[in-house]
Amino acid sequence: MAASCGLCCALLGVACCFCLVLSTCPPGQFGDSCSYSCHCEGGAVCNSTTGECPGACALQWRDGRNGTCQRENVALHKTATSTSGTLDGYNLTPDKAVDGNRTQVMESGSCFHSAANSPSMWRVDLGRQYRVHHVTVYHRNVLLHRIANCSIHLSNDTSSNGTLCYTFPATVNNSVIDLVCDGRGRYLTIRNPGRAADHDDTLNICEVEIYLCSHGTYGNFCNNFCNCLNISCDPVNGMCPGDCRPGWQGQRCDTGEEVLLSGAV
Ligand SMILES: [Ca+2]
Repeated sequence: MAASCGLCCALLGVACCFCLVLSTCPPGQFGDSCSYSCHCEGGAVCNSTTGECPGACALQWRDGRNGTCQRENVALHKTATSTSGTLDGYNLTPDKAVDGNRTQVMESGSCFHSAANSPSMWRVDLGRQYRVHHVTVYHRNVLLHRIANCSIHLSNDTSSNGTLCYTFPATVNNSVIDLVCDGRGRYLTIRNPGRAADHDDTLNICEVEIYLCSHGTYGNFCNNFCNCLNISCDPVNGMCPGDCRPGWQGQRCDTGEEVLLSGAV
């Protein structure tokens, strides 16, 4: 970058100074003190000031807003299990709900299908405890009554039901469900309580994405920046538990310098 700016300087004079100011982070880093990492598809370089990717996000990352790609799906390719069996004759195993394929057609072979007409559950082991908040469930594109009244629980072991964090409504109209399951846990479990009117207690889950903000970002879309000193802020409300970095102030350490990204929490 320095070489290109040198050429720029020779050709355009003062314009080069503007170039140098914008090119302060090494490729792959951006933002305040270059402390944030780009998460662009194919390792593409993001904007060194805003973090915006030129194209899509890397597989496990999702575009919050403005192409920042700071939401990580921590469920991707983790270990998924079920104690309620799978549909005989098909390879529709629990891991298909964390394989990164959001296809909602059962025949695609990328969905979990529990054994027919049995009380059912699906669980993913995240490997360690996380502060969970935003979850997206991709249900099969038909038979939405099968997810109605189901519940989501967080736990740190598999011996208990865990803590209820979300209950699906009695009527589900959208096969992609963005929901808030706020709490801490290593295991996330979806249970069908067996209250369907026709006793159809099957689970048909095509993908479950559990999103966390990258270090130093917060909000529903992880496109707000906190500037806490040596520690992350609360990923939901952005509050810093300690001091701010030099030059920043406020409960969220988000005033005193330029606001790097814009957008609602
Ligand atoms: Ca899938």
